[in-house]
Amino acid sequence: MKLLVTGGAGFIGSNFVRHVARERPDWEIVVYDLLTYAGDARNIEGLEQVRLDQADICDADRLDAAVRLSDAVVHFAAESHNDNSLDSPWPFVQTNLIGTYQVLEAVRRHGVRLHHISTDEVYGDLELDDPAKFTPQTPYNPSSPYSSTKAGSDLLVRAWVRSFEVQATISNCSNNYGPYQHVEKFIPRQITEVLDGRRPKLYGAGQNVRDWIHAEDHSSGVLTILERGQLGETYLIGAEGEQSNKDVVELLLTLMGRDPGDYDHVNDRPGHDLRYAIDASRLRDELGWRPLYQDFERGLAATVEWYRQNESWWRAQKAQTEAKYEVLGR
Ligand code: NAD
Ligand code: TDX
Repeated sequence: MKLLVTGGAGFIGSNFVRHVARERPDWEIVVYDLLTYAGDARNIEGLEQVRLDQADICDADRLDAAVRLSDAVVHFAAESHNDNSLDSPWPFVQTNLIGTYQVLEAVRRHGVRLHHISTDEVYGDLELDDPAKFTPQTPYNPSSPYSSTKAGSDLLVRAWVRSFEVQATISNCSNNYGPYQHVEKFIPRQITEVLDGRRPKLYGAGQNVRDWIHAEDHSSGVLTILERGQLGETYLIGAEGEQSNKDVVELLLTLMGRDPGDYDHVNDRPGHDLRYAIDASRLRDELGWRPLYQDFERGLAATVEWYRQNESWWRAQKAQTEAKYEVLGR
């Protein structure tokens, strides 16, 4: 198998690459990644069967040359941070929509299997007391420039499946955590604030709920769908990990030996989605997938330890990130 992984030097893409390198040691993997501020070649260092092709998915010729030599493409590359999309939406339109269009045209030209990575945010948000969770039948209702461009990318994939018989599957996953996540995101931001002797920053009242899954479980879900998923279908990936932001910050502070009330409330995110929740029963029942990291407190403690041990990995991005948040008052 010759596998092309777009965005494979980012947080989840590199987790997937390390996962596949362990689980399928005879596969050849090319990571096709522009190495934007969010990508880091160190994330995939030292893996024998992995080669990095540093290029843009919007560059049709470069992408075509890479896809032509592949048996399958897993498409992670995206602009991924909601706060950035509210500040500057254009890179999201470019990479998430135009980039996905180029990926689709390349796999169509060469008859290559595609798995498209997406998010639960395409479904909008739920009330705190809504008994329903997102399913593959939930209507799309995205809120932010990030989630609307991801929703648009999913719709392009569906159209290319139906109109051109592209052999594709889609997965929509909930919020990921684990090592190698950029410090702009909620959990690593708070961990590194505490490690720097500062206070975590909770948007608004902190009531918002996210459905947390360890990146390793996302990766095993994607590999399962790539190998055994039904072409043309959408699978939701989640591990029943709903937690309010306030509870996560308090748990982190406790795990790190600080008073659980030792955090600040800062300006809320405009249009802030209230709650996400995933029903992953299709992936569990039809494909037999099971998450391994179901103890959130243990997973979080291990993630704290990783950031404690790997300051050299995050130190350079920390100052830049906090300078951006300073301007936004968050
Ligand atoms: P990330 O921002 O950490 O990584 C994105 C990667 O894509 C980086 O390595 C970056 O260099 C690369 N990239 C960006 N623009 C590119 C371009 N034009 N050409 C080539 N490479 C480019 O993101 P992540 O959190 O790892 O998310 C990966 C994917 O998973 C995204 O599609 C995202 O929408 C999806 N997703 C993320 C989460 C989450 O909780 N983080 C949850 C569900 C789905
Ligand atoms: O400092 C913060 N304080 C805070 O309260 C930050 C950075 C975030 N938050 C809140 C906002 C959200 O309710 O924490 C929650 C999680 O925020 P993010 O880490 O920015 O994630 P979210 O906006 O939920 O989106 C994430 O999950 C779905 C990923 O970034 C997306 O790529 C993915 O699609």
